[in-house]
Amino acid sequence: MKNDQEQDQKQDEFAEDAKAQEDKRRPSLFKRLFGRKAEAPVPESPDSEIGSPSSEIAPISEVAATSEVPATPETETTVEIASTAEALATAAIEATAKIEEAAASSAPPSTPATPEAPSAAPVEAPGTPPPVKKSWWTRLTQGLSRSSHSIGSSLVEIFTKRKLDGATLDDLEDMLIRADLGVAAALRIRDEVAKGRHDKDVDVETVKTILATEVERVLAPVAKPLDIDAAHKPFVILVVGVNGSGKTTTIGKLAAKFNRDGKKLLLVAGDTFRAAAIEQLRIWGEKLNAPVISREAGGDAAGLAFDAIKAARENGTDVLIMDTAGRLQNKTELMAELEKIIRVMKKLDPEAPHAVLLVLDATVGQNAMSQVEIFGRVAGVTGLVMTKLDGTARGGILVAVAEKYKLPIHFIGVGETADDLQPFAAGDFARAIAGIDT
Ligand SMILES: Nc1nc2c(ncn2[C@@H]2O[C@H](COP(=O)(O)OP(=O)(O)OP(=O)(O)O)[C@@H](O)[C@H]2O)c(=O)[nH]1
Ligand SMILES: [Mg+2]
Repeated sequence: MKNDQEQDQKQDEFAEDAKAQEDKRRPSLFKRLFGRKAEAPVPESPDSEIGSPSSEIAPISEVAATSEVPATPETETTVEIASTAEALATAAIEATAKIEEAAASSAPPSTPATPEAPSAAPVEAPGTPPPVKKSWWTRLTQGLSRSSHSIGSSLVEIFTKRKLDGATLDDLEDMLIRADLGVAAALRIRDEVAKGRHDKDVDVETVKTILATEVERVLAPVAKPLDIDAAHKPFVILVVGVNGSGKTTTIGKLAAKFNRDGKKLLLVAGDTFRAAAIEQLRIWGEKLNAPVISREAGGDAAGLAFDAIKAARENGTDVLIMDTAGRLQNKTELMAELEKIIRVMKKLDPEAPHAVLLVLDATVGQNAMSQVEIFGRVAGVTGLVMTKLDGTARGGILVAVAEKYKLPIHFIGVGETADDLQPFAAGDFARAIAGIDT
């Protein structure tokens, strides 16, 4: 039900985006501020040996042509923007118009800028302070604040005006288990706090330090970067997870990162069940100037995977990231489809996929454990990304997952923008969740 609502909401947002495109009165200025040319169209896919014919594949240009946005030259190549950026764009356009009017009345005539000239930084509306870019530490601590406040206020309740005894320690242990850290970690923290402190006052900051040390001890061995091995070209990343866990958003964020690293990308809209999912990835692709390969809704995802790898090889792609439809881990037929995608990929490259990322939504708490278990078995998960740590007081689940499965944790997400995904750093996470300020 929640997913249906999210999908409806996403579709509404897409419709609004399309309408905003129609409403634009200053396309060339808009393009100078936010637009980029798509430079590397996906080549025509060669005939597929798998699934339906490769003519079903819609290269990015065709997808643009079938979208609700009118296929004028402007709309084909202009990057679509999210609604927040749209507001900024409108303000910037208005401010620029004013500046241009003022300049026209006072400055001597000059050569007009060509529409394709790269723009300077977007013009700020007069009097508007430049947006302050938050540091990752600020994003992380703000994102994890629900978890850390919940733990912090419980610690104050447990330890204020009480000498340390068995009952206090029981309360501590219960609280840590409720915070999803898992029984093993809770017991170790309990033992550490108890050491030499029986019948003494214990201050909350000391307990927070013990908590952070123990959390870091569990997480440090699994905090591993996602290494893109250049020997594999393309390096194939398959992204899996349950419905709504944040797969497509994470792909967008990852693509933004690889883009910054100068990698040539191909995004594969492997969630062929829903047209909106294809559109969602296409919008990320347009924002990042990365080609997106897709089939019409209902197409065969395994066949698409095969054609995408072939196209990526011919195209000199460095990193191919394939989205998949969300599936509950207990739906056998859907999990079998995932196996098929992997089998088909291996026909072209026995080592593909080179990374299988399981995207976990931190808000689901203990259910994350069975997701890791089953996706791990079926899809051979090689690493984890945990999203939505900002939306929950249950961030501790990462500790329980790490302790039990010992899978690499590559990234965590604490929000919906491209900057809200970062490589996972155990020490930072441990201090942030324990509510230690520095
Ligand atoms: N607060 C927050 N929201 C997130 C984060 N990552 C994703 N989301 C939001 O979660 C919702 C679902 O994200 P999607 O990326 O569509 O999830 P998905 O796994 O692709 O979903 P399906 O394709 O339906 O299975 C969207 O509204 C995202 O904006 C995060 O780190 N924090
Ligand atoms: Mg999706």
